[in-house]
Amino acid sequence: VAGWQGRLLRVDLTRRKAVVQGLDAAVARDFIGGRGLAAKILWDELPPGVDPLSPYNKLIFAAGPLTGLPGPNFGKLVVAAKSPLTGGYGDGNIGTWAAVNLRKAGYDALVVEGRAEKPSYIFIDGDRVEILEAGDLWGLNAWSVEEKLQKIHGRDAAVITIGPAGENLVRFATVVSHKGRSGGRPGMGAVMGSKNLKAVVVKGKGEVPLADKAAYQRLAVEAVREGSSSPSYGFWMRQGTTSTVEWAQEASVLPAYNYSEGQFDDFSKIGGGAVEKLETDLKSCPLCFMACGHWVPAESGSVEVDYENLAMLGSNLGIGDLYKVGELNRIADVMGMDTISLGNVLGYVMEASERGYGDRLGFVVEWGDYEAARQLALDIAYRRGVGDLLADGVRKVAERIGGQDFAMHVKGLEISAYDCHAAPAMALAYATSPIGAHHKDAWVIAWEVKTDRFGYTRDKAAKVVELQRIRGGWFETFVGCRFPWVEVGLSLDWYPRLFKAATGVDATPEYFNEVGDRIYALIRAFWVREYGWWSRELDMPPAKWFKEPLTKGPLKGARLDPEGYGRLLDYYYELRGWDRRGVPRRETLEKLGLGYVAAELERLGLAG
Ligand code: PTT
Repeated sequence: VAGWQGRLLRVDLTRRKAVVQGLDAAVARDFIGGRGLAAKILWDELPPGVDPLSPYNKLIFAAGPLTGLPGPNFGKLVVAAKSPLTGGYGDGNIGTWAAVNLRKAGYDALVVEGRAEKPSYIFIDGDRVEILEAGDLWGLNAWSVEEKLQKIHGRDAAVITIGPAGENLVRFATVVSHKGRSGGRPGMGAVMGSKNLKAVVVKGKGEVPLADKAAYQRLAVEAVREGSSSPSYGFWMRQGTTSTVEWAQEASVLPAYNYSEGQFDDFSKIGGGAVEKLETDLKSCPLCFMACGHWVPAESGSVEVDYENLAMLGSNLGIGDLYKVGELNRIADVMGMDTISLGNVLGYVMEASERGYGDRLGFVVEWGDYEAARQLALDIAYRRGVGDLLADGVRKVAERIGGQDFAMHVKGLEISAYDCHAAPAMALAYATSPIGAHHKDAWVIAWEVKTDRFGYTRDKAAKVVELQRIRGGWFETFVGCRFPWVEVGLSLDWYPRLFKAATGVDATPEYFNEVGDRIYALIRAFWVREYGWWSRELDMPPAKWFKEPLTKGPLKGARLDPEGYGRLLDYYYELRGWDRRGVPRRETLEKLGLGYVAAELERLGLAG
């Protein structure tokens, strides 16, 4: 089918073999690409219960039919595997030239299997695929590796790499590209490290296939023109995601002191206004007209800051100094670990210290103690001392030290940077996200703060499902950045039209939504199969938001209501066709063409 390359590249590091496999047309139609393809491969091929850090896990880099094309920001790639942080499905979406080059090299996805005997990297140049030695790259930070590999293979070689955190199997290690793009929050970098794989280098000179080239090119130009003439485009280009600090403060959802508060006194020192004044550089993913990468100076050089990083390493830790927050962000980037999880782990340590857990931790760290945070970040990356424990993420740390009530995670993935004391729908979005608590699938909070914030109504659950379909279904399968739609208001109508011109498939919004539902049901089934049991307790947000109200600000006293939340969850399951435990029912699976999934769950005694 036009639009897909129709080829998957499989590299088995154990056998040192690369094979090209055809992409089944029905799989392309039903799962499209990106997350859809990754979830399908993991369901079909992963032996249930496999250790995520064993050679049997599969690390998938999956593009979609729009990846690599000009237009509203299609330089993105999904990276997925069974997660070592959560034990369930994990993925992330990274902006990188490797996305473009993979498609130009003639592939829709790369599936990495096995484990190399020695540190290695994969080199792809069209049909030429080699597994090369990475002995002298092992131990290097992510940015140096990229520089070295580009010296060897040329500036047109795109590099995805891991830093020391990935090598040391930090459970929230990510994969890194372009000195500042980081993807795969649930430990995709650790999976890569467990395979002794330091980098993937991709060159490609071919064409990305198009069903109707002239129509595509015309639409792409028009869509970008519409996006860049949006009234919000100028402000976006000045502040990008960093202005969310000021917005979140105003809405009382800025995480402060490990999500104890929704406001932070020094917010303006780490917000979009401060970033705009200090900015040194602006960088974007490939083929992007929006450039969300705002660079600011930090102690050891400059760094790209985004909202999540500023909030998690700033307000959440009580650090109101952009220079210092930037440095913590830079450490995470060069070491290759996720800023959101890092900010949660450090926030947990500070709160545990305040609550008198110092004896169990073996030390005490005060709120706002930048030096201690810096040292701990490095100790985590190298798994030194207590860093070895913290590198396993807050769920595991709390299992050892105690304090589950203030370990801020869902299913083991740490919460992103929106406090939910007064945001039940956002809490539901975190709790039902297919990878654990990440905002990417349903950033419902911007809508919720404009409605009845304290309501637990059916329309809230419906909004979460609607956003999950679009963000988690559309954008993660044709694989493009959602920012043109979210941030500068590009109409969603463009995407089915672009998709049709690229693939020839008459894609309606209903088609994308159905693919989204199929993927959601499949991923949920994957979790259920991996865990070997399921309960609605797994779809609960952290206890703190129910038990400990906000103590400051205009929403003082706000907290989640357990009964109301239970109702929201029931509405959600009903809308999805899942049972009261959150397991997809047979009829739902059958309707989505997933009868084989229902049969497998029944065989295992796990059916909904
Ligand atoms: C993403 C998550 C985010 S979401 C942020 S900031 W954000 C953090 N960024 C990190 C970073 O930087 N360094 C680091 N060491 N760790 C980091 N962890 C955090 O990772 C990012 C942009 C952003 S910036 C967002 S919202 C959008 N995300 C998209 C998405 O998920 N899907 C999609 N189709 N389009 C998206 N567009 C936007 O892309 P993860 P990126 Mg991403 C320095 O990786 O695992 O999905 O986690 O990767 O290429 O950096 O794009 O305010």
